[in-house]
Amino acid sequence: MQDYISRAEKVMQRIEQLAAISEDAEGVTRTFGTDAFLRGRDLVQSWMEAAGLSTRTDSIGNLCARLSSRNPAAKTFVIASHIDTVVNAGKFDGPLGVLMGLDLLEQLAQQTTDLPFHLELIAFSDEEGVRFHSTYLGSKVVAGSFDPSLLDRADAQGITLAQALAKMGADARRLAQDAIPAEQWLGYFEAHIEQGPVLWERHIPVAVVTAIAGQQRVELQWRGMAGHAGTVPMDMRQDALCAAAEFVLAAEQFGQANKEKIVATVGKLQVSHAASNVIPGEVICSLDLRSADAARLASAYEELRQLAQSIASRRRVQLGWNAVQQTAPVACAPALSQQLSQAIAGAGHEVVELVSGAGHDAVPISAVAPVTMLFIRCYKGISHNPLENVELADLAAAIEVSERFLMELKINN
Ligand code: HGY
Ligand code: MN
Ligand code: MN
Repeated sequence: MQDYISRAEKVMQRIEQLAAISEDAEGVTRTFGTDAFLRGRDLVQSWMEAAGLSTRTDSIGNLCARLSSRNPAAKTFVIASHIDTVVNAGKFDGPLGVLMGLDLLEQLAQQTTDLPFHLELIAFSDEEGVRFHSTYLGSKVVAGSFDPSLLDRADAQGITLAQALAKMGADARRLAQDAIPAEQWLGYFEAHIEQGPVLWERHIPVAVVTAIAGQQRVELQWRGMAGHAGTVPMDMRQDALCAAAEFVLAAEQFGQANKEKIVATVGKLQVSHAASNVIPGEVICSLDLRSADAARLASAYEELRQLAQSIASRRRVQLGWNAVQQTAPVACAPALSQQLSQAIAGAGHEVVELVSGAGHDAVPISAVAPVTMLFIRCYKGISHNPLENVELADLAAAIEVSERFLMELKINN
């Protein structure tokens, strides 16, 4: 087997090549279904085919490569992550798991021994949910939990998901058929950067993920009364931006006061018809609420909704509270995670267990299959930021651990 550093160098080169494909002149942005997304997917598909893997794209734009067992009745083990990104993203969030997986399948494709299971590598098409404000579109199709009503959801340009799929040449009538039937699943493995500071602080290359936090994402509309900045007295205003701004700080204070269990973020704030001499009449903002504790997530959601309503009432502003996305916390499969921990220890690393505050495609998959995730240390835990980075030695460690894990899986099945 080639040494892990040289394999890591090849994965790094591919991560860099993929990162050079972007919707924007500056930074990495490849949101679902855009031309840049399709060019990036084509590049990954060319690497898969060069490795001798059979490939296909499914009805939601996922890219799949397969190593089949000679036993047609064998179950399917999936290695995956996503190739869509947030706006002005880092290079590693998603592509690292896909391109590391491609390295693992390339090695296996060169071996003559048969696999006791079918091995599917999937590059999911929309984990971040940036374009249509609904995450996990790709993995939900594979898990069989895609909600067809989302086909009518429109992006900022008014293009529906159905229209975007048609433009990509994807056949939305096949969405239900493209699920892997629950009884066929053997399991799921995803390698992903930690996107947090623990491994960086502790100088440890990898960790096993025990659970993935639940999320509530909300869009809030604040409707006051637009007015002349020079003529409306301060005590007669219904200023939508001041109401939203008060909520932004209140959400932060709420998160600070409950930081053991939750995180609360307002990442988007849009002032409609903004002008310096107009009292804002309408503002839209987001709320992203997370917790690994389902009960605490639900109570925090209700507390923040009441807080927003009290701010709106006091300021004589109308509040629209639109729940955009809700995912419960999920636990990774203890048996698979135990095998992954053994692979980490076998490669000579301390075994660290972490809960993921970030969502991952493993979330919808966990409803139909046992899932396990490997975290890889990233620079200061920074992610969703062009400063996102991974050291070559850590990537090499992750490849070795993943290969050990897969070899164990072959022996045990
Ligand atoms: O937002 C998240 O948790 C992930 O990056 N989709
Ligand atoms: Mn990700
Ligand atoms: Mn992300």
